Amino acid sequence: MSAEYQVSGSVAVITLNNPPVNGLGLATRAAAVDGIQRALADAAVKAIVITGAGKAFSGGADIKEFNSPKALAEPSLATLIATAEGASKPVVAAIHSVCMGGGLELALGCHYRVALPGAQIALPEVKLGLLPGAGGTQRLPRVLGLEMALNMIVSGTPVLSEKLAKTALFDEVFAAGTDLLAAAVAFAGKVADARPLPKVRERKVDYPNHEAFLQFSRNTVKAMSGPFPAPLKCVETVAAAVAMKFDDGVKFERECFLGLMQTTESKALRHAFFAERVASKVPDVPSDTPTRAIKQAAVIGAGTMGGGIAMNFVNAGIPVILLETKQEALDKGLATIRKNYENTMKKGKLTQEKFDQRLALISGTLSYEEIGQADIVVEAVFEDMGVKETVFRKLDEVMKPGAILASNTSTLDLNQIANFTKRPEDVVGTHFFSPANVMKLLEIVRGAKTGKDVLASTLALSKKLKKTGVVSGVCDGFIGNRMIEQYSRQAGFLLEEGCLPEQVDKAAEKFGFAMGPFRMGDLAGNDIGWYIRKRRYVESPEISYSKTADLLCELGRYGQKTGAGWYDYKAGDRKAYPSELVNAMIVQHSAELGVARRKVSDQEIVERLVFSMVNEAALILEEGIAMRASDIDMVYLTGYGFPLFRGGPMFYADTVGLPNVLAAIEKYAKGHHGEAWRPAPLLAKLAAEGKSFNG
Ligand code: T1G
Repeated sequence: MSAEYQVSGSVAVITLNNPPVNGLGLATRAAAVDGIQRALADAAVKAIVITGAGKAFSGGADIKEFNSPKALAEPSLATLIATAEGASKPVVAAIHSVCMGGGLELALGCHYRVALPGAQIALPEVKLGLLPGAGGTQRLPRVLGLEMALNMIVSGTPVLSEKLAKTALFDEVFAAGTDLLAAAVAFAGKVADARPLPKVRERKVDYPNHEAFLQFSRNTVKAMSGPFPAPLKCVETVAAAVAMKFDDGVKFERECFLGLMQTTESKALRHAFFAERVASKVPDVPSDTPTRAIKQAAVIGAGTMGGGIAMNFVNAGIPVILLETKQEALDKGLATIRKNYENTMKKGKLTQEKFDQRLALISGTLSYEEIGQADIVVEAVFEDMGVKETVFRKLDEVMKPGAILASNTSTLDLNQIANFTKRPEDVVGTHFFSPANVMKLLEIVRGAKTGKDVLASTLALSKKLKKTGVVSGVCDGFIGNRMIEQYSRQAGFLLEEGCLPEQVDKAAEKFGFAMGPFRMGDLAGNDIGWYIRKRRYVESPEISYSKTADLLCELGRYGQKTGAGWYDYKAGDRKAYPSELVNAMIVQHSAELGVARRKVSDQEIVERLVFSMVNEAALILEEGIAMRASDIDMVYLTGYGFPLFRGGPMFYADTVGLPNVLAAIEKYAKGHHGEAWRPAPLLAKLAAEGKSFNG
């Protein structure tokens, strides 16, 4: 099913119907073209209405067809639009809910456009590393003017239909609650005999001194678009709407669009778009699995993590009770939350009313008895199994039946935690990333006994909290931290072999990481890794680590929080200054190890940081800890500052080519601490078969 045809009086109605958002896939385009031709051939039909079934007019080109020949097969989107625009009878687009990308371009090809208020109007192609490729860059400026059209196309941000009611984009925006189809059919009846039929392509783009505005736009966009080529191309194609004849402009737009489709950056953004949506799909948990209502939350621990987690609930409008063991800690936690919202309000991003509403949703207590009726409780206490045991035994006693018992543990065994309770099916891991109220990633750890409804409920909650929920199995470090462990190991070994922190960080940041490993360590606290390594030295003595980081921590150089770490810091200044003391210590340590320091290339640094994670990720996939490679990409794109334009570690490895990744791993296996480089069997297999992680 892709488009329905019906006649209402003398008006033919074509309803795009390709759930979930009427993506303009080949079948839908063909059915819509057929519908228009059928209406033109029917003498009883005086006008045509095109509308969308379900929750959208249209979300644009069907992105599920992007990497298939169908995307450009005839009838193409351009052909559909030309059929509407060239029709001899008036074609009216009746818009509701979502009208984006190719959907808006189709509407712009119609002679008239009417809408309900509240519809999201956008050309968001730039978010996929593209630009509107079916006339949008040429038609939108003709109805909105150069500046508004350029802003919408370069940002990709939706604008609500009622905000555009007075522009030439819409002939009418009806009152809320109007029966859109009836109103559109009536409108079509009114214009049935109107001639000439208005065509957006025939309008002019008038903007005084447009060259100066466009040059300013080029400079601004170039400065903010980083490694992405699409934003600047958007400016150039919109500029063509002014400088070129319409058909030449469309031709230029098409060339630019096809060029962008082939860029790695666009492929990475399209991959991330899908990866984020598929991450919430769990093969053995049907999407209609009943979920538990979450109307009241509780958080145990009012520290940095607990406070940030509590803010997530408050931001989603869910009341939350913060529990601490000491009044002073509770007061401090509540004060920090208030301060955070005050700062947001000072930046003008929160009204006083919203501030008051949020503060009203949060309360504190020292008594477990007061949280018993919560629908979910998230434990965010010290990362020690003994402390977790005390908390979960208590929660098992006080929480009402059916409450979800979640742990924010970042590495500990969730199955062991679940077994501290008599209801392991209600226990799940909700691993938030610091700062918890900011980072999008939420690792949802599925224990051996976690109930399917609990998992479904937690996935639904992550969407409500505006998080990217990625399901992980139980292992030491789950997905993200288990991989970052290998990244950190390599960072330490590189110091022993000849690098200094600044060189490694610069190479990582040049690759695109938000922050290199040593600046990150100084920010997060080097003592966190130290604590984990001390546990590993006992539990897994076979794993080798560089001792350099331990030497640093033994000096009390935990990072910014102690005023010194890998780098030196000045009071009140977060800038990292290379430390002579630390660098001398690193060189001295190499000598003590008898390792001859050597010049290490940036390429080797990046390969060892990234491929060590990719190799570990292949094991994570093989063990079923992660369901799919794209989930691992989402973990790194939303939780670890992996550069979006590279699509995530697995997508990047596919781009490099797995045989090349394997060759590099085999090379490093012959080097310093080569034992860290055992090729994962899945990686070797895929490389041998000429396959990729993301299929
Ligand atoms: N085609 C096909 N499926 C789409 C889709 C699309 N355009 N957009 C979303 N979906 C699916 C999505 O994968 C998910 O599927 C479901 O819809 C709900 O999505 C020539 C070439 C429309 C605002 O970039 O911004 O036109 O997981 O969870 O929060 O110029 O989806 O349920 O199976 O996001 O309500 C331009 C991208 C395409 C729009 C709805 N269009 N989509 O948000 O739901 S390029 C876009 C969105 C183009 C032309 C070019 C949002 C939404 P599933 P969701 P939502």
